This record gives sequence, structure tokens and C-alpha cells, in this order.
Amino acid sequence: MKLGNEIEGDGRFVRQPNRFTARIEEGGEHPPEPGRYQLYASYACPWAQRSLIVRELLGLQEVIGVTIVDPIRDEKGWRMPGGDPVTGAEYLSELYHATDPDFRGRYTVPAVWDRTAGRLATNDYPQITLTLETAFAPWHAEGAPDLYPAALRGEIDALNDVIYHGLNNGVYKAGFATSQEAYDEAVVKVFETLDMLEERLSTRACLHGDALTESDVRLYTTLARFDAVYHSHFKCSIRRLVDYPALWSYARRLHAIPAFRDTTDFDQIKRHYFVTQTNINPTGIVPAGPELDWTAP
Ligand SMILES: N[C@@H](CCC(=O)N[C@@H](CS)C(=O)NCC(=O)O)C(=O)O
Repeated sequence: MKLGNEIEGDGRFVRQPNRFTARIEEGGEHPPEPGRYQLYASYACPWAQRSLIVRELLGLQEVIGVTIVDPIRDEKGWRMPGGDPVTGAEYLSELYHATDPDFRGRYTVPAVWDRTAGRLATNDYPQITLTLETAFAPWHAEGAPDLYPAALRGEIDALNDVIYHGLNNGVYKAGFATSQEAYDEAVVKVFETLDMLEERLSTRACLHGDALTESDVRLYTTLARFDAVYHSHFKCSIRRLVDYPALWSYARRLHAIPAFRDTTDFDQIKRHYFVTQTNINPTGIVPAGPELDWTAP
């Protein structure tokens, strides 16, 4: 895995900016329409799983198509086994280059292809779920949850920011650090964030009260990977998820919801991180365990 210019001189990992950030919005270049957009996602990737969860929670499966990539990336990046039925591409990189022939970064999931425009509309992962929640509201299934209620948006955005820096991206900062100082700084923040969330969830069912929101989706995808991957592979080893009673019970409660469970594939998650990220696991050996019972009541 080549992080190239994403490692700073002091060993800190600084994530590349999202290259395609057009909004799917009414009156814009990419208007929301059923059948027009194809989501490229990997079950292994926490950023991509967010969009798979939200798509299913909102009942948008017939409105937004999905192509799932192979969990093991080769030197050409994410591959679509048998070819992508929508574009015919074999590699996701082809869609990046069809959109920007000069693209030089990592070809990342999630990415959304506009079939009418014949180009990628966005790979801006935090915006993709918000777009499904807002611009695609006319196509939400009856009774679908409101994951981004207008009255809570300020609070949701603020907490998402803390969760992103401390945890979602915090585990990557710990895992990809190439200096002790950069690792120490990141790992402490990961556990400070988990401690704060443990306290918050000891008095409420979801992060913003009783109802599920965008913040819960974002937290879940990191928790689902924590003990299986981040604890060992990213050296986030001060505590495990199962050592946090409120967080572990919350994670299992979310996992019991079909949109979360159906899109969580522990085997693909483990194989992806341990086999693909040879910068930190050069042998590519996938560890056995840990044995966790995600279905325990
Ligand atoms: N788009 C973001 C986040 C999405 C992301 O990092 N996805 C990972 C998988 S979890 C990916 O597609 N990586 C491809 C690569 O590193 O070549 C980024 O550029 O960092």
C-alpha cells in the first residue's frame, strides 16, 4: 500500500483530500434521480460501509445501484471481479481516470458514478451519506428513520467531527504513524475518545438520544473493526471494545439491525487490512481470532 505524500516529515499520517466533491443536488450538475447513480463500495472499508448502511436503512436499494469491489486490492487497486455491470470497467481506477485523466492519488471507495454524465460525481465519503439522507429524501422508504434531523444537525456535525479526528481517522493515524511520537499522540486520543463515548452511551441508547442518527452509523463502522483489526494491526491496544460495557452493548445492538449486520463482513474486513496493508503487515498473514460473539444479547 502506497501512502506516498500522506506521511509527513514527522511521521504523521495526513489523509489525502477527496478529489471529487461535486454535490448531488437539485438544480446542480448532478441532480438526484432514481437509477442514475452507482455506488462503488467495499465491505472491508469503514468509509464505504457507512454508505451501504445508510442506503439500506433508508430503503434506497432500488434507487442507488451498488458495485461491491473485491476486498483484496492488487497493485492496480480495487478490482471488480467479472467486470462492473454498469460501466464494464475491471478496476475502479478506470472510473477515476475517465473522470480525471491526470488523477494521481489513491483510488478510493466509496465513490459515486453518474451514469448520465459518464463520470464520477463524488468520492467525498462524509458527504455521500448526508446526500442520501437529504437529497434522496423523496425516495426514502415509508417509515425510514430520519438520520439527519434538521433540529439536530449542529449537534450531529459537531460530534461527528470529534469522532472522526479521535476515532474514525484516529485509528489510521495510530496505525500508519512512522514515528513513536506520532503514534503516541494518536493512540492516546483514540482511547480518550472511546472513554468519552462510553460515558455518553451509559445514559442513552444512541449518541443523540433514543433515535439512530448519522453519528451512530459513523461510530459503528469503526467499532465493528476495532477488536478484529485496529487493536492489533493499528496497535490501538490499550483496551479492547469488549472492555467497554456500554460501547460493546451498543455496538451489538446496532449489529442486530439488518442494515448494519448485512453490510458487516468480518472475514473481508480482516483479509483486506492484513493482506493489503503490507506497509504495516509485510507478511500479509491474517491472524486467527479474536473470538467475539456479536450476536450475544
Ligand atoms: N476517500 C478517502 C477515504 C476512503 C478510503 O480511504 N478508502 C480506502 C479503503 S478503507 C481506499 O479506498 N483505499 C484505497 C487505497 O489506499 O489505495 C481517502 O481518500 O482517504
